[in-house]
Amino acid sequence: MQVIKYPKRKDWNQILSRPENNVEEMAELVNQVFEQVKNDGDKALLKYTSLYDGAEIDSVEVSLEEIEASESLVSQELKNALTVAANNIEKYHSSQLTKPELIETSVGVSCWRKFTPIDKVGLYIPGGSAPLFSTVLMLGIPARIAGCKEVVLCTPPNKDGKINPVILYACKLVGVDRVFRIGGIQAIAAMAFGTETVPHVYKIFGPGNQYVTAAKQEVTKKGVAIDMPAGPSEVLVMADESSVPEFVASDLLSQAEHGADSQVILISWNETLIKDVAIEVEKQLKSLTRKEVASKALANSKLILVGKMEEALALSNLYGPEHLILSVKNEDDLLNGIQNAGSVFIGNYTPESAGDYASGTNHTLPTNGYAKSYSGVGLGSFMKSITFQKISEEGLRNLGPVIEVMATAEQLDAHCNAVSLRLNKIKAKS
Ligand code: HSO
Ligand code: ZN
Repeated sequence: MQVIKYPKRKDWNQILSRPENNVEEMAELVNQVFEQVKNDGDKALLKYTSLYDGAEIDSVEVSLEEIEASESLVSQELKNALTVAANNIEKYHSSQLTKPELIETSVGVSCWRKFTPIDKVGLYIPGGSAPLFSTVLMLGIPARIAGCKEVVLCTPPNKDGKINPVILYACKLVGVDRVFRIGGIQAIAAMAFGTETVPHVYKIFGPGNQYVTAAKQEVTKKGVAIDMPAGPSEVLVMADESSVPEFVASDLLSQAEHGADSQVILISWNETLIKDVAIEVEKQLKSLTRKEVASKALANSKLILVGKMEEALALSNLYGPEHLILSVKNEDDLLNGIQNAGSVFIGNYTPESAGDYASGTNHTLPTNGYAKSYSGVGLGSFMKSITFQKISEEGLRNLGPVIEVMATAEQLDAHCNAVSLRLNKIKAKS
């Protein structure tokens, strides 16, 4: 792991730079697959599933029987754990439900806003070496609380055309309506445009590899919304002498094991701690199942020694990490100053894995610096708001002249007339 001591401000941007993502280069391939799926529908999905996933399947939809059968393939221990996690995620996201609040902006002028669910949403769950069924809970539960009418899910099959039973069990637990064994660009295309079997949706959620990311980016140009632009997973830990090197190392490694491109950063103003953490990381790495992946990620990771806490905070805000862990004695000194981060984990006993699985907050978070401008997924991500207004006679008498002046100044006569005609009627009556 690279140790950087007392970096100068002029070098901060370079030290914190992330690898470029080349989604634009993939646009051609993405559009090719999009065209095929638009033209050939299910037939194209079967073809790409054979080509990219090596699976010969004859239907893209996972049958209800297969979903039901998953129940007996998952251990009771895991089912119990999923239930606890699901309850916490449900509790936390339900608390984000709001009631419309009527605001009287001027006498007789009432405005309010109502949130309504996005009717049709699509969830994407990557396959690969570690199928992350926890993401089914993180996306499916808020979709259900929001009241989305149709919740569909795509995930790639293994070579035998099968889906990991825990993913299917999680779908059943949260009430996903339909599950499809499709992955990659073709899955995003199917949900964006629809096929004979797969319904099209209005918004697509979920993580994925660079192809999925490029495809999600591309559908936004075609009128389909996405949760957020995605990039490799990342964590930034701020630690002082009160932190426990073993704990900090385990947090860094839990992000590193996600992928060779994961971003892992430790910032401290205590040199001994940095040394101790580096030793611990090497020690713990040896026994990880995914040590190859994690060590690749660690090769690009950084341990940064700064002069004081304020500098650590400024560096962190400049980076805008997906996960920020504060392993410090006086967290209050830092909390107020946090400006950019996806999700914050406070104290020695709050590992990032808690938020990844079971504490209740969502683990679908902005990466790649998007924490500066995007929030993580929440209940609101599955809803949109509609504004309403109602103006009384008295209200229009008060506000009308303001509108008339502004409309006239913009030379929009019809706008002005829409008020003047009404005001004249009101005058004539009285
Ligand atoms: N840390 C990941 C989420 C996850 N971790 C799922 C384990 N399973 C999001 O950055
Ligand atoms: Zn994780």
